[in-house]
This record gives sequence, C-alpha cells and structure tokens, in this order.
Amino acid sequence: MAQFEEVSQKSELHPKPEGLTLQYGTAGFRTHAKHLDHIMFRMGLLATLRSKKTKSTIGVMVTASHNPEEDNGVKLIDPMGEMVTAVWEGYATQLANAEQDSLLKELKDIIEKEDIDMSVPACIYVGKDTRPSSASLSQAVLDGVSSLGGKTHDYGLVTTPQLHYMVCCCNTNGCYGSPTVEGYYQKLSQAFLQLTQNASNRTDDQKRLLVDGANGIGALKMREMEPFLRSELQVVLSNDGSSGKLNHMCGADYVKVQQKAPQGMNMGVGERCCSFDGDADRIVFYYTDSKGCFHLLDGDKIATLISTYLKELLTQAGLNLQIAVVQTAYANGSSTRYLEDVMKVTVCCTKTGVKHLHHAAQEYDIGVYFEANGHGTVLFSKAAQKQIQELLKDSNTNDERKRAVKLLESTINLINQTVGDAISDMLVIEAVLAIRGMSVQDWDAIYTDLPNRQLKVTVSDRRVIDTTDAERRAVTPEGLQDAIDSLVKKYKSARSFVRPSGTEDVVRVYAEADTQENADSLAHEVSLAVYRLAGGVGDEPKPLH
Ligand code: NG1
Ligand code: ZN
Repeated sequence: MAQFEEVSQKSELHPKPEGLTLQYGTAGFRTHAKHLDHIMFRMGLLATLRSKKTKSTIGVMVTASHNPEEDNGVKLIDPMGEMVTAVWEGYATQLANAEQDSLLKELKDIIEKEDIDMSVPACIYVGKDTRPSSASLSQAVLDGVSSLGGKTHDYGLVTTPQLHYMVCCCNTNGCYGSPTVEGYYQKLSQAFLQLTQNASNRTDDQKRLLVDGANGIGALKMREMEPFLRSELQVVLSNDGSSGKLNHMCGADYVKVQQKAPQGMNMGVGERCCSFDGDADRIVFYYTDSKGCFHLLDGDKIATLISTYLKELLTQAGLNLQIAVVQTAYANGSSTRYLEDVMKVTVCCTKTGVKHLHHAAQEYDIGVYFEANGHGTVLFSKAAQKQIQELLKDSNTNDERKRAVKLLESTINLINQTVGDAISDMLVIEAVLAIRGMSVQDWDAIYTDLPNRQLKVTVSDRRVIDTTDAERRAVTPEGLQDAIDSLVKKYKSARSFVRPSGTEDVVRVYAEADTQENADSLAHEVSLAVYRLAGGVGDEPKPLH
C-alpha cells in the first residue's frame, strides 16, 4: 500500500540506532536528545493511529519538563486532554524499540490488534518547549504523521498544559474553549478578573508576584499573557530565558528538591514568589522571612488552600458535593493529617505519576489532586458542574448563595482540568489569596510541614525494587522493608519509603522526621540500606552533614 511505502522511505531518514531500547515511562519517553529522532518520528506514526482509532484529535508534546536542557522527551495526549492509556503506552514502547527492518510489521500489528480503519482521517496537534533540540525533534513528529497521511497543526512553542487544553477544546467542539493560545489567555484571564473583583481594596503590593520562569516556555507564555490580566496581577519575571540555561539552578524542581530559592531572583523579605518547571505544568510558591529563613509552599500546601476554599464555597452555596484530595506517598505527613483531621476531607493516596492521581480524582464530585512537587489540578465531575449551572439559573437562590455559586463557576473556568498547569494554578492561588484576604504567611501557617529529605541512589537494576501500598512499602529485595522499618523506629514522627524512579535510572529515597537533621540522617541511612541490599553502584552514599 502506498501509505506504508512512504512510512518506509521516511523512516530511513529517522533511523533507530541499533540496540537502543527505551521505555514509555511515567512521563513518556525521556532521555538525552541525541537518542530521540527515531522515537519522535515513530510517535508521529502512533499518534496518527490513535487519532484514527478514537476518531479524534490527538496531541504530541515535545519536552523533557524539569530535566536538563540537553535532554528531551515526548508525550502523547488523548482526546479529552488526558494522558494516553496503558495499552497504548505499551504500543509506544513496542514501536519505539522495533529495529528498522521490523518497523512496518510492528505498525501493522498495532493496526490489526486495534482493528483500525486506515481510511479514517487523522489530526494531530503538535507542541514543543524551548530546548534547542525541540525544533528538529518536533519536525520528526510532523514527518511521522504526514508519512501516514495524517493532518497536523503545529502550535510551535507552547506549554505542555496549553497543548492539553487545545486538544480538549478541539474534541469538545469548542465547549471547553477556543483551541488557540489567545483563546486560552482569554478564558483564563476573564475568569481571573471575575474572581478578583470579589477581593476588595487590593494594594499593588498584594497584586505583585515574583515568577521564576525556569528559563523556559512558561516565561515566554507568561509575557504573552500579561496584558490580558490588566495589572490585576503584577508579575515580576526572572529566569525568563534571555540569558540563563533551562532548569539550571532554577525552576520548580530545583526549588522543591533543594528547598531553596532559585538563582537569579531578587526576593525581598516576605515577598510572594513562585517557580514554574521547564514546560510549565508544575508550580511551587515560597518566601523568605525576616530571619532569612526560606519557606516552601509546595503541591500539598496548594491542595490544602484550594480544597479549603472550595469546601467553604460549597457550604455557602448549599451544595452537597463530595470533595476529595488525592496525594502520593511524597505528600508531607502534616498535610495529610491536617486534611483528614481538621478539614475532614477524604484523602486518597495513589502511586506516583499524574495519570494515577488524575484517575483517582475522577471518582469524586470534586477531586483536588497535587503531587508534592507542584503538579496538579482540580477535576469537577459532569454532575457537579451541572448542579452548579442549575443553581446559577435558579431565581430563588439568595444573594449569598449566588455569590458563592458564581465564584465556583469562575473557579472552574480558571482551572485547566486536563492536566496540572503552572499558569492556571498560579492564577487560582492568587485569586484565592485575594478573595480570602490572606498573605503568603497566613497560607503557610495553615499547617507546619514535617522536615523532609529526598535522595537518589544508583543501583545496577532499579527493577529489583518492587513496591506495594501506593509505593509506601517495598516488597523486594528481601529484607529492605524490614531494614527501613527499624531505621524509622529510631526517629520521632518519622516515615520513609523507597521506589524506583519512572523517569530516571535511580532509586528515590524519601524521609521525614521531627527535625531536619533527623530527616537528613534517616534519608541517609535508608539510602545506605538501598545501596547494600538493592545492588548499589559507584561510591557508597555519604552522610549529608
Ligand atoms: P519519578 O522519576 O517516577 O519519581 C518524577 C516525579 C513525579 C512525576 C514524574 C513526571 C517526584 C518524586 N517524582 O517521577 O512526581 O512528576 O517525574 O514528571 O517528584
Ligand atoms: Zn513538567
């Protein structure tokens, strides 16, 4: 068939290095950019098949998020803006690893298994981040799509969540918004302006926010969006990409893991600051106090603030909707305790990886999900949105209830329900703080984080570690969990777990305890146990102090 001939020919221009195997992991394919050309071409092919299969537009985003500038990666986006399903992740790995001469066979195998009608038209939305390698890699995706006769819309430089939004807009025939970058700015800024109208007498100081753009796409898009916000948010942008390197000593991941401010940001005492990651799907907030002490407000604090606000609105609106917060094992123990014991909201813990949180959040009327690292959003079920809409139209609703329902409506419009979105989350937080008249210090005081530490250990094969109970306990190798349990017992308010990373060739170690010193030494001792029992390579982990 002619269509496969073109695939054959074009694939020769994007050859697979022999012997290289890669896996579609938690965040798609991710590795050094030099290994990715064939992967991109093939993901163009796979997205075309997925589009034919679902009779919908599919997205392909070229980015390696918070990883170093030299890396790159690719993620497929399903019709409603969600991550692609597990079965198709399997196909992605299968197609990516096929040697050059068996590519067509693997392609036909997927077509057969999924019973795909190749005469159905395909449409693929493509986006990329600011990495130097992204231009040619996204061209490889476009080549893949066109070699199978698919149509493409190349959005060029966009944040990951913007591309998710476009895909969702397209497949809902515009119900979710208009599938343009302008449409995105308009939808979000309108909702933000409506919300901030409910905050009286905000001073310029309160409207001021220092934003670290991680030298990436988020900085560019923030600049574009600024005029739409009509000075209701006064952004002071640093790490805007004009000089520094992407994610280097800056960005949400750096701030969260290092627990310190990014370089290149001029922070005044008590000033509200935030950092995006390299593709702007994560955000963390922070400030330094008068003693020079750094305070981080991560995904857990964000989830707490948003769920408290939503719960209050539901009460004011007289709406009986169930709200839940979805977290992972990395959530700070204090946040879980606060949510369950004080806020009395349902808390559910899933495995690491946004798709797990997203699916769990879909089970509730309102599901607030955040990873501690700042990736998250809020999902409103169709039924919940309908109840809110009906109450808005109901002429018997009194003024107080009406105000609350209107706030809920604007909040829904401000949230990017397809995926975590640094820009959208930033605006939600800014609006909530404004409406409730809270400073960043008030927000921080809701609960106090337990001191914690995250470390990495390199082992020869991280798959020797198998976990259970939402990754909170290690089942293999034998003796590791017992070792962790006895180490944890030595410290007060302590907790620790280990898991193989889904995006890096390392084992991650997490520990929390009553003091930073104890958290650090527990993390170190657990790292040693991993090194010794799970086949550590290189030098033995060294104590932090
Ligand atoms: P891994 O490498 O599986 O720990 C990391 C993050 C995840 C998620 C993915 C995708 C931590 C501890 N892990 O996964 O939360 O964001 O990257 O980017 O932050
Ligand atoms: Zn990211």
